[in-house]
Amino acid sequence: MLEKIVIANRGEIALRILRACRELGIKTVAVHSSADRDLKHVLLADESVCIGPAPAAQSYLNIPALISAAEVTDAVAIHPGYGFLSENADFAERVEQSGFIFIGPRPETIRLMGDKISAITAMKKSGVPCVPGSGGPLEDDEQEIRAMARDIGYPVIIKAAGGGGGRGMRVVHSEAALLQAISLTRTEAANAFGNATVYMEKFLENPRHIEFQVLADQHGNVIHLGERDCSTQRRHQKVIEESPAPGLSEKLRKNMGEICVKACKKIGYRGAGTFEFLYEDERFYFIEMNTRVQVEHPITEMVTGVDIVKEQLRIASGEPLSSQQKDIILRGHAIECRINAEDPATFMPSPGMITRYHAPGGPGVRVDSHIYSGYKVPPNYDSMIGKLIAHGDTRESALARMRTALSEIIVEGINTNIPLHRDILKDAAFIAGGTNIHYLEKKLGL
Ligand code: MV4
Repeated sequence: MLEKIVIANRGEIALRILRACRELGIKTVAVHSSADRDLKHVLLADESVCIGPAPAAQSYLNIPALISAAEVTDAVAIHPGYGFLSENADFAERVEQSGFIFIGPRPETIRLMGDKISAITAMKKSGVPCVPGSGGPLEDDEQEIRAMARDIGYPVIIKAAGGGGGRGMRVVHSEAALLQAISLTRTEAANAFGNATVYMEKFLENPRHIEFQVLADQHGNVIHLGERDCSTQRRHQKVIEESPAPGLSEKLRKNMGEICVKACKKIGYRGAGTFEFLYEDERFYFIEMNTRVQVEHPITEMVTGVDIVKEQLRIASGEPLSSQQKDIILRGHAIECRINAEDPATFMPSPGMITRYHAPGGPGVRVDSHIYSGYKVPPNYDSMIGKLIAHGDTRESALARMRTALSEIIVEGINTNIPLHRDILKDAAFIAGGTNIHYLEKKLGL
């Protein structure tokens, strides 16, 4: 097993990684900005290194500082968590060139999936169903583009190859608006991602966002851990996730899981990964692959009993996966509420001192959070301060446990979205299950 690793992240995921390391007997190095000296995992880590000032660009995104931290502490590997440098192929490459293990996929795989067109091309070739579309970059031939959109059928969506996660896309409802939309998306993409390449897809009007979790070791073993329904979102920020996806048949789950596993084998995937699909009319359409551990990984852990972060560490150390596909049984239902420090009305960040904190508990309740009474939420980073996860034998029981947990939790001194979660958990459409990506924004009157 790895002897010592650098945790190149902050907040709840840094603490989550530290806990997995503790269980496996791996020593930990916390790297933190000057605003994050009092983070819980920094206080718990075997060693800590301040890597720069509060702005992420000078600390958590500072590649030389991170590699130096690994060098001076004699660490053997770097875990990037999610966000920050976790899907930066150049970072993964420089980590490996410096003689450290990057806890994640090979740099080439990160690069392949970072370009959304090459990701789609690779998936199509590997037998993964994709959204009908250009399947490649849009060229300059206006007649050809018009014909393609007509062929696909309106509405279509123009997406930036360098985008993803909802950045750099535009819906087009008619031929009259097509060329202008492409040119605008190109300009924005060039500015935002330094890449003007765009592609076209059929725009699905009322899909759900369902993603499959996979794990691949360095011995050719690949398994899937079922799916998560992440449709409950606002402005591309997930708010609630659940597993399994309500109403998805066992047959389709098995079929899609096997398709993802096969694709991983085909591309030689390594580590934890997520296949993102749009799901509409009982059909799946691949849109993107995430090459990192995700925020919502705990719900999969709750229904499978697999510790995804420990598996990442085992894979990176060269060990085989600890379970085979036949051992993976989905038990019950899990749901996660992301707790954000934000104004409940405006959704603006609400940093500041947490004056009082009481965590909920009880059967099937898990809290992944780094906060404590007296902790000051800095204004410099993402507003997520923790995740509340509830598991039960059925969806109803998981929801009941989540409602109970939400009724117990106390976070004072800052504003949070806890009232929003209480509200969603008593909404008839949400309780019925299977709401799509537009549900929350419609409910909020956006
Ligand atoms: C789409 C789509 C409809 N049709 N692609 C947004 C995030 C990015 N990962 C892909 N996204 C979408 N792609 C086609 N062909 C609708 C969305 C979309 C969305 C997807 C998942 C979760 C939330 C979303 C919110 C708005 C739009």
